[in-house]
Amino acid sequence: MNTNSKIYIAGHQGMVGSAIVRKLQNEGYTNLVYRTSKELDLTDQSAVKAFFESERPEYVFLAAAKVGGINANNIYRGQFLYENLMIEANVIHQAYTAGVEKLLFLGSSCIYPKFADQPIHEDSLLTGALEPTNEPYAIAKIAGIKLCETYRDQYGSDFISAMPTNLYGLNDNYDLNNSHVLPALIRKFHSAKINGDKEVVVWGTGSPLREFLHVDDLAEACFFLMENYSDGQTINVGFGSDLSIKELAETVKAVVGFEGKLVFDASKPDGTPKKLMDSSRLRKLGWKPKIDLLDGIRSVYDSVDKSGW
Ligand code: GFB
Repeated sequence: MNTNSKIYIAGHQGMVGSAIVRKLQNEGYTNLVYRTSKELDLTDQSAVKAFFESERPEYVFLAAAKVGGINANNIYRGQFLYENLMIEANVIHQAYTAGVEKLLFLGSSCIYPKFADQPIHEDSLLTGALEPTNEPYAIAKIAGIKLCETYRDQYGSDFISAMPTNLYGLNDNYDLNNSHVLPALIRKFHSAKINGDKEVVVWGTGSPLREFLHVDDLAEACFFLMENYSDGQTINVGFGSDLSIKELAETVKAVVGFEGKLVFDASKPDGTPKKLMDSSRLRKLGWKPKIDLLDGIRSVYDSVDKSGW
């Protein structure tokens, strides 16, 4: 890529896409293309075809997806499978047809088996059963990886896929039912502090282990991979260490300054017991994360708009 390259960021209003846009702009890239979901419905094959034919981007970051936390994944199962399959199939196929030079597809750590050996190596893909709560989303993401892989095999397309661990950062979703754990906890502890509540309910047992990466670190990794990685093998993008949901809740509680109790609601699903990525493939190429979890949570808490909570 050079600073005049025409780059399409699919999903530029989401947490990941907007972080990639900020990174590209900071690097001096000026020829960025994007569309809101109202302007371009990525599940609509003919609309995506027309968009690629008229815009002819040279590079594509495919960060558009139907996403959510454990509850959203579990409830909107059909939508998570259908919408993600359609978005990926349309964007990846039209990128190939329009002769896009390079495409980066973003997957998710939930593509790996529920009981994969830890830390999870890229080679554990398709070696075991998936976590049921997010199986539809994972199957769609696996299909996206395989589209990149097979278009490389069959057509020589330089399409790569990166698997981020659990993410947080600017422009996250704070909906209490549909969000991921970190934004949900930030909101719950903040509201409890403001309302003078005595306790905050944390879903599940608190024992699952999760790894968290700030989305600005992910955006750095995506930029790095677009510049330096052209291999058919998918590549993990993790932080390097994990903590339990209970420890995470204690950390968020301290950052927010809530003084009440934590209550665990074990009727809510825990999901995968442990999900730490082996990111050595990427680390060996020279990338590493810069934002420590505590600093990341503090900066998110300070900057998020809490007015609607
Ligand atoms: O972040 P999260 O929704 O997704 O939940 P996953 C992580 C853990 O936090 C689970 C617990 O064990 C939840 O039960 N948790 C505790 C909470 N309190 C809350 C809360 O208030 N809200 C939420 N959301 N969780 C997702 C996948 O799995 O990870 C997606 O469903 C995607 O497909 C994403 O891969 C990265 O880490 O369990």
